[in-house]
Amino acid sequence: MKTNMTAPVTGLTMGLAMSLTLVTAATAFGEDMHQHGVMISDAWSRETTPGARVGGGYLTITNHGMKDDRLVAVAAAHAGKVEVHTMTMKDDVVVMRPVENGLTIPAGDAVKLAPGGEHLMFMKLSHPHVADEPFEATLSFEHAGEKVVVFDVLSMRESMARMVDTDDHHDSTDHSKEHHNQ
Ligand SMILES: [Cu+2]
Repeated sequence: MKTNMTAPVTGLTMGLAMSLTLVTAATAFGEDMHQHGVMISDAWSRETTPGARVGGGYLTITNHGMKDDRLVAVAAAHAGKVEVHTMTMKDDVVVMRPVENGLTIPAGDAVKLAPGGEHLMFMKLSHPHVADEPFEATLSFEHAGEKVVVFDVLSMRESMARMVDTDDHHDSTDHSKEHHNQ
C-alpha cells in the first residue's frame, strides 16, 4: 500500500521537475537569443565560371549582442568544404588564407565580407553557382549557434555593378592572380 502511494507522488514530482527544467531552458534560450543576437544580411555570391570548383560568398554579419561572437564553421550541401578567407597582397599577388580560430564578430559591430576582402570560400563544388539560383549554407557561431543563410547568386555583370556600388575599401583586385591554398 505504501509503495502504491509513493509511485504517483514520485511521478508527479518528476513531471514537475521536468517542466521546471523546460521553463528554465526556454528562458535561458530567450536570453541567449537576446544577448547573442547575430543578424545576417545581404548574403550573395556570383555565378561560377565553367569548370570552377570554388566560389565566393559575401554577407554582412551584425552582432547585436553584448558579447563578441565568432563564426566558427560554415557548411553547404553543394560544397565539400567551406572556409572563411582573408585576402592580402604578397609580391603583387593576391593571397587568400583561411581565417584561423574563426572570424570574430565584435559585440555591437558588423563585419562585412565582400569581394577584395574577407569572404567565404565554397570549395570542392559539386554544383556550380548559377545566376538566379539561390543556395543555402549553415553558419555556426560560437554563441549564436547555427544559422541557415540563403545566398543570392548574381551574374558576373550584376556582381560587377554591385561591387562598384557597395565598395568602400576595395582596391582593384585582379582576380586572374588569385591564388588558393587548397
Ligand atoms: Cu578565397
